[in-house]
Amino acid sequence: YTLGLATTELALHAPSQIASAMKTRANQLGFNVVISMIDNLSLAACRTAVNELMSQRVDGVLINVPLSNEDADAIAQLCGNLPALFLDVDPQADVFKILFDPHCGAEQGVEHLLALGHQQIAVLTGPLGSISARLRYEGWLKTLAMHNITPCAVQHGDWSAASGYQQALLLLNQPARLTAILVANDQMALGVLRAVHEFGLRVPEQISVIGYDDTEDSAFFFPPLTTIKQDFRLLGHESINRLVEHLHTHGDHQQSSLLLPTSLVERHTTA
Ligand code: IPT
Repeated sequence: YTLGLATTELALHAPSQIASAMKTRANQLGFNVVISMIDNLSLAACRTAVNELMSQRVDGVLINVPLSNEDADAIAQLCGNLPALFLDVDPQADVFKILFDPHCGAEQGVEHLLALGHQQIAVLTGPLGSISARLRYEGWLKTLAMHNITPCAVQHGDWSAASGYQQALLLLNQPARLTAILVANDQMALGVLRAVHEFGLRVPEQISVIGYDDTEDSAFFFPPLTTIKQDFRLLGHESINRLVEHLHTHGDHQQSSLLLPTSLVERHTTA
């Protein structure tokens, strides 16, 4: 068998680590994985990638592209009888999917900061064109609101370290005093750490920073990053297992879909 992976930008750490974990598991089971990467987030680009995989006669597809419910339906239709597993959709989407629970992750980050006594919290979201970025942002706002807190500043990045750096400078330069920054992924947190350092503030004594992902390198940022772990190895393992199972049984997608938990990894950027 050959499986196809349609993926968003592999220059980003999370999608590349997910692709790597999938490939490892597929190879253990004796499957091939062919990859088609999209470089702009649009339904048209995702269609092109899936068509490209189908023309290579894959037996099933994995789709790690952020898609709205409508767009996920459109892609599922395009796939027809070909089993298609989605990795970046709303937990409510009516397709075959494996996701980390975005509400769980957002809540863990906020609760951690609140438990440390933070009240002046700024947020740095991912690109709002991404469903996961939106759901993490909503989860933060909702959890903060339950404690009668609104973020003291909000900026939006594009998942890259460069955007984390630029947007953190904007956060630090605005008048509201802040003691912590919730960041939507570890790569942006890397840029945030540099910005805070250049600004002359100490992490975590003066500003706490928490990321999201726990990519392979996050323990080696300086200081080592506190973050919300999404276990990408587990995701790769489970997604290949479940897609392969689907190839054999053509089972009910509701039953084989899975919502994975996230977990808080406490290192040295929060206090
Ligand atoms: C998500 C990552 O958390 C984020 O850092 C970024 O790399 C993004 O992917 C790219 O689309 S993980 C995804 C499975 C929701």
